[in-house]
Amino acid sequence: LNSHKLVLIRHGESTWNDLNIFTGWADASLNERGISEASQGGRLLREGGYVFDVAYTSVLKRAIKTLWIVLEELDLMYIPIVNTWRLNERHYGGLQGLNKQETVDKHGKEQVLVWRRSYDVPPPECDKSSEYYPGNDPRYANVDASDLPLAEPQDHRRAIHAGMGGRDRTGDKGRVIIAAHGNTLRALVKHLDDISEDEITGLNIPTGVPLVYELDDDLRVIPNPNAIAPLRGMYLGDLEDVRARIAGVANQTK
Ligand code: DG2
Repeated sequence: LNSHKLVLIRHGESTWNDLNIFTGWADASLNERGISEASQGGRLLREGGYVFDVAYTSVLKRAIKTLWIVLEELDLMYIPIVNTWRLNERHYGGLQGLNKQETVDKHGKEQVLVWRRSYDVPPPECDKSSEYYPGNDPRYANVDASDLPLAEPQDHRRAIHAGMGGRDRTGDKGRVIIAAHGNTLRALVKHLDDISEDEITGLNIPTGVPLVYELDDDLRVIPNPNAIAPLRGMYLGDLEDVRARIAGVANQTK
């Protein structure tokens, strides 16, 4: 039986995660803690003997830099890296740049939870004149204008297309690492682990912790006994620490 490896990692903490600001497609950098989380994630992978043939990431520097740090730890800086906007964080529309707690104070906890975690309700749109509209950013110049969002709900099609599409192309040699974002990874694990729309609302992904999946030849997940349900893939590292970090993400809008 062939098994295929897929490792997902959310970028390390960014300056805007630290300030508790909605980020989306805004291009926040990793902060010091984020850099060390990424190194730690890379070290855990190295200690586990992981090797990759190809890497995928977004066009946002917090994910790109995380991937670079991980590949450097693994001494795998030579493997191909595919950058795609389809793995960007979901576009947070008119919430981008706003403090999450202040948004709760203004609109209430329930409404903000709907914007952050509901499956199909998008946040308010940004304006086409906004600095946050991707049409005003040269890096999206070659993207079809009809694909450029003003805001996105918990999108899953574009991320799954990019994440799983990569698997199809790499065939048997496909040992893949994807460095991406909280909501694109939630979309991917929803698909991989067949998580319901209800259950996905309660799922949070910690920064900088590798999440390892073994897939069979049909790219179905082989459940890992150490997985934290409803995930069937396994987080590397100390699970108590991982749980505490997951709670930290949930508590950003107490
Ligand atoms: C965060 C996720 O994205 O925020 O856009 O603020 O993973 O790129 O840091 P990331 C953002 P929440 O959906 O957890 O509020």
